Parts: sequence; C-alpha cells; structure tokens
Amino acid sequence: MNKIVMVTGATAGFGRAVAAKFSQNGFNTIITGRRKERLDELQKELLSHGNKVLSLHFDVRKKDEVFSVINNLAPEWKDIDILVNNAGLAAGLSHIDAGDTDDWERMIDTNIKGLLYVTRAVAPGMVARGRGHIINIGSIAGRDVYENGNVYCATKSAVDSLSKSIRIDLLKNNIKVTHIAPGMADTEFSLVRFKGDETKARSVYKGIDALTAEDVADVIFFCATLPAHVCINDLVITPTQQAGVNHNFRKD
Ligand code: NDP
Ligand code: 8X3
Repeated sequence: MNKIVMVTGATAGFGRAVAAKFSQNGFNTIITGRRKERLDELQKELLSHGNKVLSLHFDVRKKDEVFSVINNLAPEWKDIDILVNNAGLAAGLSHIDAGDTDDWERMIDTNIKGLLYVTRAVAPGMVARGRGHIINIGSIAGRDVYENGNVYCATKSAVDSLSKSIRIDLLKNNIKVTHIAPGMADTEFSLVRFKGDETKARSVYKGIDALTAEDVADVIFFCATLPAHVCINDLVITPTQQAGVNHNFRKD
C-alpha cells in the first residue's frame, strides 16, 4: 500500500514542489491550502502520476476547521505517515517600533499556532500506529536574526524549538521529527512579504542564484525516505552564495 504524505501550504513554493515530488514517487498525497483553485489545479496535475490525491481546503490559523477537517478524514486517508508542516509566511519588514501588529499576528498565528494545531490533530494517529515522521519547515531566520526580521525570526526560532521538543515528546512512539532550515529560496515568499510589490520581491534575490522550491523538495524527500532507524534531526540548506542571514555574496 502507498504511504500517505500530508503537505500544508501546497498551493505554491516548497509545498507545491514537495507534493509533486512525493506524488511522482509513489506516495498518496494530501494537499492543503487556502487557495482552492490552485489546489484543484494541482490535484489534477498530481493525479496524472497514478497515485491518489486528496485536496483539503482550510486555513491553518482556524483551529476548529483544522481539527474538524483532519478528524473527519475518510478511513483510507487517516493513516498519515509523513506530515510536512510547511504553510507559513513573512509579512512586512520593519523596525519593531514601526511594525504592523496585524502582520505580527498573521505570522504568529500561521507559523507557530497553525503548525501546532495541525501537529496536534495529526500526531495522535501516529502515536497510535507507533510510527510517523513530522517535518517542520523553519528557516535560517530562526537560527540567527536580521534587522527588521524581528517577529518573523522569532516565529521560525519557535519552529526550531518546537521541533526539538516534539522530537523528545514522541521519542518513545517511534516518530521522527525533522527540522529543515532553508535560506533564500525564490518562491512567492517575498511577494507575500512585500504584499504584491514585485520590484521589492525581485530585489531580494538580485545577484543570487537562489534555491528553487524543487531543491528544497529534493532534500525533504531525501530525509523522508531514509531507513526507519535513521532520522535527520536538523538540516540547514542555503544557496552557495549565502553563508547566513546576514552574509550573502551578490554577483553584479
Ligand atoms: P510561498 O509563499 O511560495 O508558499 C507559502 C504556502 O503557505 C502557500 O501554499 C500558502 O497557501 C500557504 N499558507 C500561507 N498561509 C497559510 C494559512 N494561513 N493557511 C494555510 N496555508 C497557508 O512561500 P515558500 O514556499 O517559500 O514558504 C514555505 C515555508 O518555507 C514557509 O513556512 C516559509 O516561512 C518557509 N521558508 C521560506 C524561505 C524562502 O526564502 N522562500 C526560506 C526559509 C523558510 P495559501 O496562500 O493558498 O493558503
Ligand atoms: C526566509 C529566509 O532570510 O529571507 O525564511 O528570512 S529569509
């Protein structure tokens, strides 16, 4: 029987590429996100690989929705083997005294609370089955901080911290927990951060051969398909031109 992977935030960027990678490689895939038309389009594309695809349309910030959708999965979809907690965002880039508190709440509610709700809904099944793998997408911004990054960095630091703690909590249950910390990747991330300003978004990657979503998906797939006794706890992946959040080498 095919294994089941659930990917949050599969409508764009890493999540979309992760769903495609697993689906192409024999997994039944649960794709989630808020943009229904994108989910429908992705579902159609993934079904062409010959494996099952389930599309779940919900906002990870809405606690009741998260629990209701996951608790009501059809029996054939209940046994989630791998959860990729990917849904997340940065909103804005300002000094703390000028920050937009709505942006802060969006980041905290999505990157921390959303990840917790989904994990809380999926983990009991893994515990009951005595196996599973939770893969949390953090960031190098959770390892180090940059000017104006304040709340985004703090949310990703929380993902790092939670990953370590969840790994300990679920150790006796044979559940792997992997924390992936990517650096600059050219997805819709900066477009979302700058609220649709394409010029600002493009300038982030100027002169950098940034990671692609597929690069990150390949690494996640590698971590997820190692032998049962092997767990990558923590993995940092950056473009070759980046040596940390404050150290980039840009070509002209
Ligand atoms: P994208 O903006 O391309 O994709 C983000 C995904 O998250 C979308 O599918 C979006 O779906 C989903 N999402 C956002 N908010 C919610 C929500 N409230 N409920 C459900 N889904 C949501 O960005 P990336 O692929 O780059 O980002 C993926 C993850 O990787 C994020 O956690 C980000 O912080 C992290 N990251 C990104 C890096 C980068 O440089 N790109 C580097 C390091 C980490 P929809 O809008 O349809 O709901
Ligand atoms: C995204 C990486 O450095 O742009 O998490 O914040 S960074």
